[in-house]
Amino acid sequence: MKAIKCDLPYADRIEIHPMADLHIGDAHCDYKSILERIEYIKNTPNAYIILDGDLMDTAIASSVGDTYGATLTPMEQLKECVKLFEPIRDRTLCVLPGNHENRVYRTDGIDITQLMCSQLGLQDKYSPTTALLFVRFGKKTREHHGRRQLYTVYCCHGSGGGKLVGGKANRVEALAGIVDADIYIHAHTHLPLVFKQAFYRVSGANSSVALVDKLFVNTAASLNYGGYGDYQGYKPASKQAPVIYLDGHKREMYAKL
Ligand SMILES: [Mn+2]
Repeated sequence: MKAIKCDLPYADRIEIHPMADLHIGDAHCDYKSILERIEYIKNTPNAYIILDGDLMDTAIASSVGDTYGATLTPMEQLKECVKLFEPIRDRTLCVLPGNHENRVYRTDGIDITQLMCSQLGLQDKYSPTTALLFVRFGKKTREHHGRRQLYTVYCCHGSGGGKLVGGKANRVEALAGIVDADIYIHAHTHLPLVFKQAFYRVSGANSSVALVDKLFVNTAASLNYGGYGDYQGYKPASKQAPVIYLDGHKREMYAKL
């Protein structure tokens, strides 16, 4: 887990768009919707992105993916990602690899997500595992001892989850057992999902306890139905991606689908 400080310019409100499971290079990748999302972020002030893995499909010969059906080679996928994210590199809060990119690391010891970050000048935003973001923007508040509004965001590509909705939801919820954060972002299971839970947060410095909400977000995939998912008997997944909205004046956070 890498801690990453995200000190953002002043804003009354920000949007965070988690992007994951784009599977660029897969024949079923919905490339048009990826371009539309990037264009929206580029043109929307105070919109930020979190890149949460499986951006590149990386169906290498030894993997379960369809090597022969791929529309781009892994090298072309890397170049494509650099080209796609370059216009919004300054909006990027963190970058994590997924199990698809990690196939190359496992077999050949080359971390292609880190290479992508090097080319984009985003090394400080990169974590090979998970990341805990300290997102600060907006007004200085007494709650934060005169510092600006803070939200902590735990990001993880994730693994497992199976085929059923309950199992996928359990994977997101389980992140709260790892670290105390305001927001948890999980990808991998291709199920757009948003829910909240409450939690008693302890402050040793103030000898106090506060009941706070926690926001859980599971990201969508940018994949059309077919290929591996179809063959393996997975349900078609909605491509509607959750967006997170944070208030800069008071602790108010929600996500929309
Ligand atoms: Mn994955």
